[in-house]
Amino acid sequence: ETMLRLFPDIDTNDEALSGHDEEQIRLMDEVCIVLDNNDIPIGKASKKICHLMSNIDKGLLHRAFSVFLFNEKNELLLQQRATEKITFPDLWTNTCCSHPLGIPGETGSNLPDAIAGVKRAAQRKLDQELGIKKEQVPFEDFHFLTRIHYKAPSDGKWGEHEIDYILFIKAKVDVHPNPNEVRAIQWVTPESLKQQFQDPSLKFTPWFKLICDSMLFEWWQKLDGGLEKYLNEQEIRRM
Ligand code: DMA
Ligand code: MN
Repeated sequence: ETMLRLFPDIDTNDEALSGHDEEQIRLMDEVCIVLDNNDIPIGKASKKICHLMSNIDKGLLHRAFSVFLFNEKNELLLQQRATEKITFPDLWTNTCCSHPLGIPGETGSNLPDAIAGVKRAAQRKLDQELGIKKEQVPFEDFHFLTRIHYKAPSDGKWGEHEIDYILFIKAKVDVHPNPNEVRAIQWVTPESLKQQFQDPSLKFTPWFKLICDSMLFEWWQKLDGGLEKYLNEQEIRRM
């Protein structure tokens, strides 16, 4: 098996999940897409294996997506992650993040197929996390901007190491947060978000901060015209 050849000493740390929320433990069995540095799928591994820092330190990398959903007033929907989340609990972040699964329809080895895969995964998770039905977020309304390769520890045992597909969508949605995933939501303007960054009591996820510190505000300004030149970037941004 490719995975065993590439990562012969993979860590399954059987005690790592003890004490965590049962539903979130169950979701750790989801199958993520393992990548080489150029976003080519080289195998599959459980969400748990992909997020153990001991494996990330050996170079294990997987595919992810980050949705930024805006309303008709161009406000951005943020979520605060539930306390039950095993990685990055209680932190504020962009609308919805997760992983395309290693199943037909969500995988893809060339860029167009991979983009289609993450859009399907985004529809699945917007419903599961925020109760947003896929009729309100049609496949063709998602816009792919770019890919971000980043690594970030969560708490020592857990972390992220991903190639993250950035998706924008403008939609009128009804939001019904799943309390096992989402603790709170809010709609923000660029100004109110910048103000919140000044408040030390508010904590944000590392990937959301990276995207805010690089491109988010420039893209956000272009929502009603001019975003075209930022779409479908071929290069992977290394952060
Ligand atoms: C993982 O998000 C994806 C990124 C971009 C960090 P997550 O931890 O919210 O995934 P899930 O909702 O599947 O637990
Ligand atoms: Mn991940």
